[in-house]
Amino acid sequence: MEKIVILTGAGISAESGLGTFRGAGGLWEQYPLEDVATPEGFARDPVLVHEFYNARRAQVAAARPNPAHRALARLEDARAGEVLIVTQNIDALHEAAGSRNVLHMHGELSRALCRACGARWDAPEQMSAQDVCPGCGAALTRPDVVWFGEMPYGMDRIEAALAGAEIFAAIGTSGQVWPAAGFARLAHEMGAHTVELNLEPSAASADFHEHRQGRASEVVPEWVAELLG
Ligand code: BJW
Repeated sequence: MEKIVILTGAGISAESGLGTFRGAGGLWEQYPLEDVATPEGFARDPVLVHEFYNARRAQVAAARPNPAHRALARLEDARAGEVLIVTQNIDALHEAAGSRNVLHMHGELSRALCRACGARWDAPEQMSAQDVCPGCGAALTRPDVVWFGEMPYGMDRIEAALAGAEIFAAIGTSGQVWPAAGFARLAHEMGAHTVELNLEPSAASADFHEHRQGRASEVVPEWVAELLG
């Protein structure tokens, strides 16, 4: 059975109104990543980090999937074989569009994690440094997202999927964050046809056979229509 692995990044959700991280106007211009996306930043100022993620949780709750998310859901429905979406995004727009086979390698904004016992549960709209874990009662809760220096989720499953993929596509990701930045090369070396769909070439562009430049809401539906013949 043919397998398609699709890596998505912040660019696929940009046209749903969610900010990207890098470049002019990106989230890291307003909030230095060392402060809000590292365990050390959280240890220094958990109130700031909760404020950052609470604001993003509210934005995500108001966001709707765009034509790119919907096209990938159509692909999974209509194509024989497996379509696996590996997303770096912590929003749930792929699921909202109808995709079922989604792996959130950088975690999910809708989930909370206890640093004391490792329990996970649905995050409230507003998390705070005073929240206690429903499992062990410790006031050591955090958003269940993957920060710099932490191990992304699902790496064994991702590596196995890349090894068996006939097609690997990356959509709306700058190729600056590892290990996701290395997936195209890995898939390429394992024999997949690799396609990059982005507004502009990424840092990993050289690892792709094919480049489709443009807005995700336009190039992704076109690409999916071609795959579905
Ligand atoms: C559009 C568009 C439109 C816009 N249509 N396109 C030195 C060298 C190499 C590696 C390292 C190093 N020092 C440290 C590292 C490792 C580190 C790392 O990569 N650092 C780099 C900064 C160098 N990585 C880690 O620490 C990771 N863990 C790790 O490596 O563990 C060890 C390990 C070892 C072996 C195997 C496996 C693991 C963890 C990384 C965690 C990243 N976390 C964040 C925050 C998550 C929570 C949150 O959302 O707040 O993840 S950071 C942030 O970057 C977020 C994103 O998922 C991630 C990637 O960003 P993305 O999606 O690419 O967004 P942008 O903004 O960068 O790009 C948007 C793109 O869209 C652009 O290209 C635009 O052109 C495009 N675009 N509009 C189409 N409409």
